[in-house]
Amino acid sequence: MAEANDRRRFLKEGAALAGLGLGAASFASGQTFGTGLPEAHPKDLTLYGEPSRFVNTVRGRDPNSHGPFVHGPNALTPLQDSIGIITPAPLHFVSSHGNVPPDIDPREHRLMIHGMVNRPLVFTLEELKRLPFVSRIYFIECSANKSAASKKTVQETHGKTACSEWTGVRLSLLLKEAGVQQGASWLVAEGAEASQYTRSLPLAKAMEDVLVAYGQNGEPVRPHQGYPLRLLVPGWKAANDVKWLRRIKVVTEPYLHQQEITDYVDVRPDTGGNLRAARSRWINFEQGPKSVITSPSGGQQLPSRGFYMITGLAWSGGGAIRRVEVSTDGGRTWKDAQLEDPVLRIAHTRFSFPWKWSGEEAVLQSRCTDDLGQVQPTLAEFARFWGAASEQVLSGSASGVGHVTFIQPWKVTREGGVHNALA
Ligand SMILES: Nc1nc2c(c(=O)[nH]1)N[C@H]1C(S)=C(S)[C@@H](COP(=O)(O)O)O[C@H]1N2
Ligand SMILES: [Mo]
Repeated sequence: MAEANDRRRFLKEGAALAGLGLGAASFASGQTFGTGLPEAHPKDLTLYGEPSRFVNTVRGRDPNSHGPFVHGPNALTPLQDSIGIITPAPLHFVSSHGNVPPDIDPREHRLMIHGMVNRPLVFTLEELKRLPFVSRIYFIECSANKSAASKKTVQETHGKTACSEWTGVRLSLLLKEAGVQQGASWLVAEGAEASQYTRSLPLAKAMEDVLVAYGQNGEPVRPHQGYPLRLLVPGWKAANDVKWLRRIKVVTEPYLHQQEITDYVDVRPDTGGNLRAARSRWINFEQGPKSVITSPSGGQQLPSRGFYMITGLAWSGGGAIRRVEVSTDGGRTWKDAQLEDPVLRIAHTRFSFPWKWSGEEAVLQSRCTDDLGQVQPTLAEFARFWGAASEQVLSGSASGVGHVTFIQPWKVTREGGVHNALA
């Protein structure tokens, strides 16, 4: 019953949490408030609501899917149909290493915080929801989000990113409550699925802005996105955002769990490819600046000459997007696009650019600059940085290449067809 004791202790001692001034009595009753958590029940689709029967925007199959399903466990955000900056939860890409999301009963689920802490803690979902919360709009992007010559649509080239309003408790609050011990500098976070997905995370980042999220766009995080709890590590590769989060262990060094050294590892050139010696340095965490035109984009067809509002998305793990430029002549000339409000740190930013199609061949592309002054690279710059040939990068055969962020060109033919100009 150590678990129950720890929890009671948290609720009593934690009542004074960060000077909230909540009396211990309000936590001590052990009763739920409101209606509590409902039983599982089938959905009434009329009461929940559906899109129009004329709208058929769905996630796409990931050609490199680890699993057998069409719409999961690996699926791509339909960016070509995206409007604004928020990705509806049912259209959010899915990258999962098990075959199905675990079917978690929220009443049974626990989050344990242990390891190098003074007070190991165990939380139920209800207890977490009683704590101070924040809502933040953040993009997430799988570092396997790679354009390539073989890909046709923006869903295929860029569909492993999405942007949501995430609501939850700051991880720093929970860690302070647990009392992190001297000498601790890393966390190991574990998911509740059978294969126990595990990632190591520097403690400094956890104390800065990491969320333990239970809400996504105004409703509970969806099962494919980690119901009932996931980590949200702003601006870093989404592989860190452990879904179905059940355990955080405070430790002294990264664990280099088997999954961490085989998947999503970008070996930085300055480590000489030596993983063990390089330790944390080789984990290339922050997502660089990236943008893409979502319309017109590959696979679309322009119905006639004349006016089009070119639009797309830009994002960076380094902060807010400062500037997006668009070229309609294959990169010879660039003009500033309009950034549409809201322009938020570490969020998708919508841009627009008025364009008149003359009926001639055109190549459309965007490039962005972030808060840190980082500019999205061309394919040639990207390849040079990683010491690979552009052709290898495009065919996906280059090894040791980092997260793909290079500029994506779309070619418009005289017939109005739009194609991947990298092909
Ligand atoms: N427990 C668990 N968490 C996980 C994963 C997983 O397989 N299991 N996949 C990771 C990877 S590789 C990515 S890119 C993101 C994807 O989040 P999403 O499926 O909500 O888009 O979740 C991360 N968190
Ligand atoms: Mo991923």
